[in-house]
Amino acid sequence: MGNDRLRLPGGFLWGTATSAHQVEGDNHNNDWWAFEQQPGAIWHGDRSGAACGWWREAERDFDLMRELGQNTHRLSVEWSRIEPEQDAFDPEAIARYRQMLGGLRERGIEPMVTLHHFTTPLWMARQGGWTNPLIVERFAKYARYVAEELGDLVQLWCTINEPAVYAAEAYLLGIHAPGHRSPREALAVLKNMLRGHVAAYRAVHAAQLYAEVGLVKNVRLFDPANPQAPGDRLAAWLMDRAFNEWTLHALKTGRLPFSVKRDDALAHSLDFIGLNYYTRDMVAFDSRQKLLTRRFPAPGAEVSDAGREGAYGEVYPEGLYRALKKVNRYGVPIYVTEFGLPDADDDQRPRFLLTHLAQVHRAIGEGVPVRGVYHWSLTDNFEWCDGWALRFGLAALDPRTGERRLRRSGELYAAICRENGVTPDMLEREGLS
Ligand code: IFM
Repeated sequence: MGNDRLRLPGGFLWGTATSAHQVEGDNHNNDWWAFEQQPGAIWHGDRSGAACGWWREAERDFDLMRELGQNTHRLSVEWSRIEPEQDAFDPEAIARYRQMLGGLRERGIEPMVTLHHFTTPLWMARQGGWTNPLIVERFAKYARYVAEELGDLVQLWCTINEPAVYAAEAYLLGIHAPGHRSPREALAVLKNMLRGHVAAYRAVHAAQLYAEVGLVKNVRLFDPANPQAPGDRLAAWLMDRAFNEWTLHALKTGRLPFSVKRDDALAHSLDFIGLNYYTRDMVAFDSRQKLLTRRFPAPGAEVSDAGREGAYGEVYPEGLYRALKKVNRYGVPIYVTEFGLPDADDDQRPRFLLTHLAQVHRAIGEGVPVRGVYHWSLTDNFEWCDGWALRFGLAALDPRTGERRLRRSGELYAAICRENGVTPDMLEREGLS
C-alpha cells in the first residue's frame, strides 16, 4: 500500500455502530424476542437475553468510545419500547433515550439514530408486520413522535436499516424473524419498506426541518465466477439486480420494483445514503440449485469466521471502493454506516481496518463525498440467527459476565481515529507497506 500517510478530510466522523436489540437487552416486546424462543431458530440455542446491558448501563460503553477517540456513534431506538402498544407511547422509554443521547453528546460523540433496525413491535407483527401496507403510516407516526421528542439531540437520522437484507432473510430464507419463506411476501416487504422510508423521511423533516435523513443500504457485490460464461454473468447480474439495484434504482428513479409509476417523493428522499459493506460473492449458474445460482468466496481468497450458514464472506477491501462508487450516483453525502468482520481471535481485523480504510481514502481522492465511517461494532453483541458465535467487536465481550476486553484492533482503531487516518508505521506494523 506504499508509505504514504492516508489522511481523511477535517471533521471526518469516526465511530462504531450498534442496534437496539443487539445491545440493549430484555427487549421482550418485539418479534425477534418471540423468534428467539423457537427451538433451532438461533445457532447453539443462544438468546439475546441481557445482550450488552445497554438499557441499564450504556454509559460504560460510551466511556469506552470516548477513550478510543471516537467522535460519533450510530445506534437505533427500539420501536417496541417507545410504542409498546399501538398508539400508546411510553414517556419513560423516551426519557431513557434522551439520557443516552445526552450522554453521548456530553462525551463529544455525535449520535446517528436509526428508526428501524430489524425488529418490529409485537402488536404490529401480529398484524402482518412489513407485509401489511398499513405499517407505512404507523411507522411514520412513530418516526414523527421520535423526531419531536429527540430532535434537539439528533441531527443524523437513518430511517430503515438494510431493507433488502431484511426482506431476504426474514421473508425469503426464513432465517430472521418471523422466519417466513415466501418470494411474494419478500417483494411486498421490500416495497413497503421503501414506502415506509419515504413516509419516515417526511415525518422526521416535518418535526425537524434541518434534520439529515437517509436510508441504510447494505451493498453486497456479486461477480461472475467465470466472466466468460454467459450463465454466470447472468446469474451475477440477477443477484445484483434483486439485492442491490431494486432498492438503489427505486431511490434514484422513484419507481418501485416492477412498477412503472414514478413517485417523486421516493426519488427525493435522501439527504445522505448510509452504506453498509461487508463482502462479495462469486456467482455461478447452477441448474441443480433452487435459485439456479451458487455463491462462494473467490478461490484462494481470505475469508472471515464462519457462521451457521458457512463462511460469512470473503475479505475483499476493494469491494468497499466499488460499493462507494455504486452509491455515489445520488450526488448526496455518504456515510459508511457499517463495515466490519466476524473475527473472534482478532488475527484479521487489524489488517482489515487498514486495507478497508485505504479504499475509503481512495474513493474520497476521486471525489466521493464520504463524511464518516462506523465500524461494526464496538463490542461483540447478539448477532441475530448466529447468536453469540460471531464476534464483530473491537472489544471482546463475555455475555455471561458482561466483562469487556479491548482487542488489538480496538487499540489500532483508536490510533486511527486520533490520527484522522492511517500512518505509515501502522501499515508497517501490519506488514502492509
Ligand atoms: O449485525 C449485523 C447488523 O445488525 C446489520 N448489518 C450486518 C451486521 C453483521 O452481520
